Amino acid sequence: MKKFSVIIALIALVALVSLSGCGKKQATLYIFNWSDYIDTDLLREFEKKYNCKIKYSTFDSNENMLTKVKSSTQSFDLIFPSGDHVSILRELDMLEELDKTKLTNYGNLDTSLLKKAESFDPNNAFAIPYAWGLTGLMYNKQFVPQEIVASNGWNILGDSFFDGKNKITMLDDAREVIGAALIYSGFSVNDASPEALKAAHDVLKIWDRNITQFDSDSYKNELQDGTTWLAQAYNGDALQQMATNKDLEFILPKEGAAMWMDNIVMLKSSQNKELSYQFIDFLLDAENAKRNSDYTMYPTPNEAAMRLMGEDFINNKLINPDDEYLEKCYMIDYLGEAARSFDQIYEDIKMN
Ligand code: N2P
Repeated sequence: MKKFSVIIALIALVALVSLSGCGKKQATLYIFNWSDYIDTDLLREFEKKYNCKIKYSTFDSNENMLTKVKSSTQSFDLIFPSGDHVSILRELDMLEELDKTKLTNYGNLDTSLLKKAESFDPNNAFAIPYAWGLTGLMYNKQFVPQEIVASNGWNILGDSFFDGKNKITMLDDAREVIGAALIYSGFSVNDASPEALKAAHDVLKIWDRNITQFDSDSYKNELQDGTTWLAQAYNGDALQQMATNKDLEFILPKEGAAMWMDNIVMLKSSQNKELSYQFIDFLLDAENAKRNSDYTMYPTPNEAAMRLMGEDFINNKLINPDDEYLEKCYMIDYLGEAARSFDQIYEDIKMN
């Protein structure tokens, strides 16, 4: 009799566990994205909707992302590289060619931006454009007087006001750092000619006197507490900080700015391809993409979502500059072997 009741109890327990879903192993989706680059509520909603777990990790530069992805190919399903790194990952044969028929919301994407994306991903075969933006300068006006930033140009980085103060940071990204110096010197961010690179190198030697670190993440906190006064910064990241701190400002320098488009790609080695498609499609939903842009403050290549954005977002010239300014901006392109010269200059500047 005792044995019988133990068996009944066990059966009841098994029934309870399977009814509650805990007995079924949930699939886990591994995602690797830039920091501060998604509305995390969307992650929780996706987990609920698809009864799965998301393991979400972040990086703060394409270089770090690439190193990690190359050394642990099994670890991620979806990653979010910038355009030039989509080309690199394509060349390394690490990307899954996407079956667009599995993406019911693919038609929401802006066709003119898809065309632009073909410069790094011919036929839009491997990458889904996720967000785009511009790189400028962010500062704390408690510490940087208005007359220092009045020129509105990249030369603020070399202003003698900062001499000996150790209060400037630039991004930890060779293309962004040298790109800023190239634009300031009148060249495109993609000009790898010896003449352009020498001009950029010379400018960087001057700026470097006051640069304390090359960093793409901690400047956001450091600008709040005065550890850093001026930083090269991504526009959306800057706007996120400015929303909560009225002392912070961001400028798009008058000479122009580097532009980039970040993308969602699936690794060939992904163990969860169906769930990965579902996640991409979830982010491509117009309402979800709108919420995401409202959160990240970056414009989305999702045309249907852009139509839903509020006026404040659409009219913000730091997010959506007019065409005249955009003509002075250059998309960071894949340069192949020529990128080595950029790395050499960057290393030289960092070492000295
Ligand atoms: C988001 C950073 C934007 C990515 N925090 C620059 N490509």
